[in-house]
Amino acid sequence: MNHLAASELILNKDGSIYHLNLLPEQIADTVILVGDQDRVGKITQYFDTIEHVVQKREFHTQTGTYKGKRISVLSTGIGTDNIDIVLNELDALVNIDFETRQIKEKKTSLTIVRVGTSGSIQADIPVDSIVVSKLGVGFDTVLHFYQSEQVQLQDFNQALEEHLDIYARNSKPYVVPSDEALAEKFMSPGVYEGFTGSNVGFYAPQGRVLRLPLKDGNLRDKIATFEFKGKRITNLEMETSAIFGLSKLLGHKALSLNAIIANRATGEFTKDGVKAVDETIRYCLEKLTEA
Ligand code: R1P
Repeated sequence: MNHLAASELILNKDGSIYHLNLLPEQIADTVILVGDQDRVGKITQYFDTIEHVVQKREFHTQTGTYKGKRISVLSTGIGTDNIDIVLNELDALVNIDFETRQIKEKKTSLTIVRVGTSGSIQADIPVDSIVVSKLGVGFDTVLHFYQSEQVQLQDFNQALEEHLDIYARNSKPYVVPSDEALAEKFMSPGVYEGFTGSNVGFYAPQGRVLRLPLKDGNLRDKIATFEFKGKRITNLEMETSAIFGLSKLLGHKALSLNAIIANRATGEFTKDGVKAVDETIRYCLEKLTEA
């Protein structure tokens, strides 16, 4: 079997994985991903116990138990480039033997839920609501470097390319679903079903103008008016597409929840972002431990 070279599977001196700085026994089968490293403690404040706290760069992890369930909470920092690191290293922690540097025969499937913040692009999805993403669309390019055609919804890709010419030229939008069973479990009255777009930047790539003019001034409207098979893009952020895509390729179950802190259609921003995020955190923890 293939032996992974020291330059490919990079381990630190203590045997931990390169960026996340974690040892295999330090990660639970259920993982909550957040962008902001300070959000990790805002989740584990509700835990019964905390086993350990590990941090390197923006990757801050705490593993513990909530209502007896072992959960790891890990910050990814911003962007799908970081998600490439996080998903590959999380998978290596459970599916590669660090002693022999070989892929394990028996695979472990993680449950991965993102708890993020995001801007709605539809006027009827208000600030302070929770969006549960059933679909993700990547305006980034991470997934295109993997043999990934089989996890992409090609009919959606095609429709998007026709609707969004600038993205078709600059990237190649890819649509990937969340784990279906997880999405069903997390849907309930009062939360919004999402089709979440992940962008490579916060400003022009999401159609925001401060001082620099956009190449396509109608970008946000074009994204907001896309509709295919009764689905429209609900909100924009910067990680979900790659979480869904890489999880599907690696055999993990992924979902994404976002606290809507801005409404780009109405120009509003939440008056209490701390509360909006806390409600999303508590919703996530309850759903994860619901029978
Ligand atoms: C941008 O401000 C960041 O916030 C959103 C975006 O996806 C991006 O990471 O999510 P987080 O609050 O989880 O970081």
